[in-house]
Order: sequence, then C-alpha cells, then structure tokens
Amino acid sequence: MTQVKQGAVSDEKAIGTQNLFSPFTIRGVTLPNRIAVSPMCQYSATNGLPSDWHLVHLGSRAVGGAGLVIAEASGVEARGRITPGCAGIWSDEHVEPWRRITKFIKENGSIPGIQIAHAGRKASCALPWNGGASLSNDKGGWDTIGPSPIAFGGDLTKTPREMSVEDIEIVRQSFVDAAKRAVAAGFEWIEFHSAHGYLSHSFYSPISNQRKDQYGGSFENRVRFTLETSSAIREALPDAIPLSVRISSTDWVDDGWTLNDSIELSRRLKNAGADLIDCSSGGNVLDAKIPTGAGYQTSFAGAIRREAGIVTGAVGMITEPAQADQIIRNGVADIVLLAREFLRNPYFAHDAAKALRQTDKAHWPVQYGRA
Ligand code: 531
Repeated sequence: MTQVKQGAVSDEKAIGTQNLFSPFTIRGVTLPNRIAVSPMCQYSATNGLPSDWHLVHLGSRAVGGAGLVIAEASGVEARGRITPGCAGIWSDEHVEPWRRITKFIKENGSIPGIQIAHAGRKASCALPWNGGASLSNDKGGWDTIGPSPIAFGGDLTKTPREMSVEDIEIVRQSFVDAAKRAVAAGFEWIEFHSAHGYLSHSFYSPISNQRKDQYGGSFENRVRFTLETSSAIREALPDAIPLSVRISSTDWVDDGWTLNDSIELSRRLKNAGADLIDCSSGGNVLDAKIPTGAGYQTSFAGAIRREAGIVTGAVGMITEPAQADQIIRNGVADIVLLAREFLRNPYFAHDAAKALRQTDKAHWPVQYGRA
C-alpha cells in the first residue's frame, strides 16, 4: 500500500475507493481497518496509574476487532486531570502499567493510541458518578490553571489562575515528556487533546481566552499555544508515529470558535506536523445549544478534510455499520471514532464486518476463531 504522506489527503483516498475495512497507513503505522475506539475516561486510575480495568476495557475492544484503540485522556501533569480517578502519563512510574496494556492490544492485532491531555480550567472535579462538580482542595481537589481567570460555570466553579508565559512553557514541556513516555510505553499513535473546553481549546476559543499578551486576542495569538505544543510534540516523536489532534470544530455559539476558525487552525496544524484532525465539537460553553443526533459532527470532518487538505477522523453518535462505512466511502473522513457504541458493544467491528459482508477482513483472535 502507498505510504500516506504526513498530513496529506492522498489520491488513494479518492471518493469511492476506500471502505470501513480498508487498511489505513499514516507514517509508519497501518491500521487494519478504519474503526477506532474513541478515548473514553474511565475514572478508574489511582495516582494516574492504569489498572486491570483499563487492561480489560481497552484489551477487549482490541479483541473486538477495532483497528485503533485510543486510551483515555491521560494527564500530562497531575493538575491536568479532570478528576482524581483520571489516568496519567506525567511520570516514569506510568510507563510500565501502560506497557502491559499496549502489549496486549498489539498482540491482538490492533494499534494502541493514547490521548495526552490537560484539563485546564475544567480540572479538579468529582467523579461523574459522584456528581462531577468542582472538587474543593480540602476534599482532594487542587488549584487549576487556564489562559484567563474565567471559571467554566455551572457546577465547575473553580476560577483558574491565569498562566504566565513560564507556566505555558512548563505545560508545553510536560506534553513533550508525556509523548516520549507514551512511546516508551509502546503506544504507536499519539493524540493531543485540544477539544471539549480543556486547556488547549480554552486557549484558542475567545470565550475562555481574554489575554492581552502573545497568547490572546487575535486568532493568530489564541492558536499559538495549540500550534507550539503540537510542533513540540511532533519534534519529540519518532517519524513513524502519527500525531492526531482532537479539536472542537465549533463552540456552537455566535461569539465563539467557528468551523472556519477550525479549518484555518487545521491548515496550520498540518504545517506544524499533525497527521490527522479528530473533529469533535463543544465543551467550552456551559449553555450552548447543541443539535445532537446521528452523525451530528461528521460534516465538520468533511469540511476540514476538503478545505484544509488534511486527513480527518469523524466522531459523534456514529452507531451503525452502514453509517460508518458511508463516511469512509463518501470521502467525508479517513477513520471513524466510536465512543458510546463501543461501551455497549466491544464487538462492533466484528458485527460491522458481518453486516457489511466483509468478514474476510476482520481478524478474530485464534482463541475466538470459531466465532
Ligand atoms: C464528553 C464531552 C464531549 C464533547 C464535549 C464536551 C464533553 N466527554 C469528554 C471527555 C471527558 C468526559 C466527557 C473528554 O474529552 C476527556
């Protein structure tokens, strides 16, 4: 198969030539199909260390046939976790427990990825099943940081400390160190979380960034943190390892971040060395009216792919095999990322192969070969 150049939508991806079960190559990595397990927080780590739960959760979806299994948002700093139960990759102690998991995923024919993350002003929250509200420091919470001292609102009441330029450099270096640890742990795909109102998104959205320095104000300045961090991560990664960036394609409010902004950011991310834009949306505005429904974000992946000329991933209420297959066949996106459907059905990929009459392309582990 032709090697896909970094960040380019190759001729090979011409509409109609690919389907959900076509392999997909970026840099030195080939996904056996276009189905990815979207990173999903499990809130089941202690001190950021992944547990048996993570091994079973991620491992069973590799057994279930997904081509790419991306581990949840993992804090590049302890204060960058959403909750005390979130996973981490901020110290060398995290490497071995993750390695056990990446080894299992690879042994079962899938590519292990990790989403490296910093929650910024949305950090320090209770576990969702304990209400998810801001966690005070005397109940196990911690001080938060962000581009500007503006709380998210609602139950997220913590006002972040405005980051100094030195803070920005420290966090950027934390992303670099985390990316290197992720590679040492055996991950073959790195995703930089720049969506859902977390730190990177909160820099590029005018809703949460009211800085007066070189990191705020104009579009150019607001995207600086995301671009500098992406470049720094890219430089730290071996050439063979792809870098995806998850963005919120829109804030879903008139005075917020827009799809046009995302297209321009994606062009610049491509120049910064990003290989794929994972096109999500929302998460930075408390009361945004989001028109959720089947595939409600898919058109963002299509617009960014077409206008920025970069490989994209579609995510958001993708639940049906034919729906996922159409996204690839119609050239809307290059991969699909499924979240909740994978919680309901770890075997989505095998079921999809059956529904789409592509069972020759799906690989059950030998132990399950009789299936
Ligand atoms: C859900 C979410 C989706 C889109 C916008 C905002 C929120 N997720 C996002 C997760 C954490 C749990 C809730 C992350 O992105 C880490």
